[in-house]
Amino acid sequence: MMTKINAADKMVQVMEAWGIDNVYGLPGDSVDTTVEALYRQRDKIKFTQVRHEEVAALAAAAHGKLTGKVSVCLSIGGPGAIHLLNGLYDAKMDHAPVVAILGQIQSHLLTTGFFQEVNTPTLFEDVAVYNQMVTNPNTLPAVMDEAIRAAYTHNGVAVLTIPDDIPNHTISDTFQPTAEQFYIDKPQTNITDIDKALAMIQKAKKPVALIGGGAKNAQVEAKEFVERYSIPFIQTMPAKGTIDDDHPNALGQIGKLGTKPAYEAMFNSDLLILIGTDYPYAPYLNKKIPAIQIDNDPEKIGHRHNIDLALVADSKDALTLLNTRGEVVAQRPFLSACQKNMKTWRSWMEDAKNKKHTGVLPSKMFAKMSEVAPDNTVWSIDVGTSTSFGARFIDVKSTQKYTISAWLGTMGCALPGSIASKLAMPERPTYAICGDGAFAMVMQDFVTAVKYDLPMVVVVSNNHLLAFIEYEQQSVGQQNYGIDLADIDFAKFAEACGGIGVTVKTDEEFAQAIEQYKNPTKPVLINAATYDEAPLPGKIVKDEAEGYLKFGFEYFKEKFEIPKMPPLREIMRQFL
Ligand SMILES: Cc1ncc(C[n+]2csc(CCOP(=O)(O)OP(=O)(O)O)c2C)c(N)n1
Ligand SMILES: [Mg+2]
Repeated sequence: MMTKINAADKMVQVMEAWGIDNVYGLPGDSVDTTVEALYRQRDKIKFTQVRHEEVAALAAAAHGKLTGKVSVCLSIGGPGAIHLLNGLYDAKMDHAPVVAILGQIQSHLLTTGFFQEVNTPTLFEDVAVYNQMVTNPNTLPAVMDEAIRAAYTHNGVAVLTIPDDIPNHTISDTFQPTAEQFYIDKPQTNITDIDKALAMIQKAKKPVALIGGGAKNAQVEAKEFVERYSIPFIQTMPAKGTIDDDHPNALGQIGKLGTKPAYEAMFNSDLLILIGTDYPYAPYLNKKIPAIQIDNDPEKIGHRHNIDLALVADSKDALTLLNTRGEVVAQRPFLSACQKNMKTWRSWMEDAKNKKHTGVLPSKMFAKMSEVAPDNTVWSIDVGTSTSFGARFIDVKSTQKYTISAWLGTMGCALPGSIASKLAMPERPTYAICGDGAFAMVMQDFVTAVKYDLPMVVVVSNNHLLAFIEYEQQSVGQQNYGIDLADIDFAKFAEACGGIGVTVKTDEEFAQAIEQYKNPTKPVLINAATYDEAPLPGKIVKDEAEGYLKFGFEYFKEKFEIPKMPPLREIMRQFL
């Protein structure tokens, strides 16, 4: 006799077969049948209940970014599904594999304009790499299997809309999950092109590497590559920490959040080596020099820069070959000059921490965290000036992880990122660093961290301002408007949630708190009364300079304390 099984139970078994051990979500009418199946199999798959669906999706996105493994979020249809969208876009844009299970009204009511009926297959079309409504209980397990495969294949979001009567049927238990059979074929690296690339690297006097998120699986190889060929390198935000930020060849990040030495290396270079990056900010890319691009996605070749040589390959494979086939370049005057430039930058960064201020100085605060954080820390950084200070003042180690909302740039990503980190890698400590504006967008889920006993340190840079926008408005010459925030006592709030809350008003108090909670036993929130410190631009590009000048040169000079660094060209003379 053919074995029978409940369709929802079988769907959960498929998820389990793929190694899914956690679902983020919030139950409710149109998804309750699936939730009940999760209840029946609660010893195999955890259900992490959030207080707002956006947090479920942001946590799933971060989970995917941190582990590379597919992660699942779940919600009712209608309003709950709509709440998921922001986090799902974060997953889409940062290429995280996520499956979203959306409930839906009963199938016989579909298209009647029923309560909470939202056409989610249409609404989610743009965010999804796979987007299906399940209409037959017999196909439910196979559709879930296919959704997971699609999420992995395209590193994106697979969306299932499931009218809640569908999983509530008995079906034949015949479907076999394909997890064991699944693999992705990598493109073959072309040896002739590897040798051509090596010839270009040997010939170049001033090569610079721009390392992106696509090199994250090639940490060792990327480090060996820049060392073997004496190449200074810049890491994009999603790649931060792929190689230690304090590596002697490191120039930090580039762009608005980047360093002056990175900008100068880019514009004095004679060969750009793009490794797993689609870096989009054109004014910071030197279009006048030849470029080699390594990317496993042929669609990305030449997307941002004219390319002289493409290596369509996995970064790990291409770098391994580059490292084994070329002659060592023991030293380059260009690298020495970049290193000297970087030393000056670092000492200037030190000086920046001595500026006159009241309250807690963000640059000092971030540097302090960088200093005390253990080697296996997971950093979860929000969008706002935290993004800039994190880029500048946290020296991420290659043994740490650093997660941000890189391409969507959504406020509110840090707390869900730390929740995901704790669930995916409980043994690693995690710091969430957020602005007061960003934290307030998701703060209700601090109680989720308390409820599930997820020890973490959440630092809220409480400046009563949308400070990032303050500087953005100024950079285009606009008046500051709509950027003041009313104060919230986040420490009291943390206590009210059952966590630990402390308010710190000076650098010393902050340093003491961060030391005290080095090994937190429950969620801790440090409410830091921060000074409105300008996130120093590494290099102000032309349009920004024009904008700022509308506020007067004196104001501009005082706010940014424009560095007195000699240009790289001058430093180069010492090494040539
Ligand atoms: C969801 C969302 N809304 C608006 C923005 C635009 N935005 C970027 S940074 C920022 C201000 C952040 O303020 P806060 O969190 O207080 O950090 P601060 O810059 O003050 O350190 C805003 C409004 C965004 N990126 N995401
Ligand atoms: Mg703020």
